[in-house]
Amino acid sequence: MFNLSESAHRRLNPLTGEWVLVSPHRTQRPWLGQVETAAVEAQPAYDPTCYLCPGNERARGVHNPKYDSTFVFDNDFPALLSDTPNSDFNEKDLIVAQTESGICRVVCFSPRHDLTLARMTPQEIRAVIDVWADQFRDLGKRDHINYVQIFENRGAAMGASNPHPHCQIWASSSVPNEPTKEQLSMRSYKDRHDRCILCEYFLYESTHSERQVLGNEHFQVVVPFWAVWPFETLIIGKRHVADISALSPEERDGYADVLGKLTGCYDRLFNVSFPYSMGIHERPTDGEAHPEWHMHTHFYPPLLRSATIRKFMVGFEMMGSPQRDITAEAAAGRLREVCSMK
Ligand code: H2U
Ligand code: ZN
Repeated sequence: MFNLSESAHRRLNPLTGEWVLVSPHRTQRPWLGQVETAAVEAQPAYDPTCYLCPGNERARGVHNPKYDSTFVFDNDFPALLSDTPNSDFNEKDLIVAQTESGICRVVCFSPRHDLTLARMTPQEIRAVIDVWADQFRDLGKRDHINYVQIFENRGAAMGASNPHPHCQIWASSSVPNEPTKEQLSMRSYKDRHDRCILCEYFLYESTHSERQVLGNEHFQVVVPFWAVWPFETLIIGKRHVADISALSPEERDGYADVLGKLTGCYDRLFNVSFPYSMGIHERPTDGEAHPEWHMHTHFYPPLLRSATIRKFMVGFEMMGSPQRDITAEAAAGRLREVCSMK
């Protein structure tokens, strides 16, 4: 076998079937250049101009209740609507479209404007996980909802409109691209090996320390072998569970523990409230059994070298394949260092 930390190579993402180019020779050291820190903007616990803070007015005139834990509402500017009639068209297999219906919601994690997952207690994060599980069930049981996507855009760098801790849920009538690719791979791996791809990957990484970041009895966080973003991570559960609503109370506590710790490590990496997009991939809610599905969580952070230097997906990455210099193993090493710093 060639040396993964020296030779240029490409790595397969077995969950999507896509390849990422790795060029470790461009950085024998994982670190190049200066590490500047961004000015940290301290947030107030309550912001009278925030549309997510308790009691405040939202853009369309509705007032939030004076909530004291989590708060869920229907997005005032939803990308999907429930009453979109079912229809499609196709001209010469060139001009192809289908209507899409769905429900979009916003979940506030806390009444406190100044908190983030990294700064919430495990009990507070557990309350968020319970909301996610309830939302998955509530939205997923509806006839026209075949997929529930829970995701968080954190930080202005990722397009989040507000620092108030919150996530979004888009529940749609079709299964979006990313989970569709993963589902094909999960099925195909199961057909070939009679085992679940993520159960196997969990076991593999348990015995290969170089990509491990942190974990507990129920969950493991790794920089996946095929990571594209410099500090991308994957949270995998030990047990084969298809969706968040099927996690046991102990597993939910374990999930809260890794979410809190991971986001805390991220914040320490560049001394900044770390931006990312995170999302939970779960079984479709199309009424089928989906024994192939193993829920998991992706964190895709854009930062490369410091609080202000981000990775751009441009040039070869847009035209060819994603590429990285720092290896997944080196990134995991950096994350382990800051995780043990607390
Ligand atoms: P982001 O920070 O990820 O953009 O999420 C904020 C969402 O909140 C966004 O989808 C919605 C936007 O449509 N929103 C409301 O529902 N009501 C408002 O008063 C402002 C923003
Ligand atoms: Zn707020």
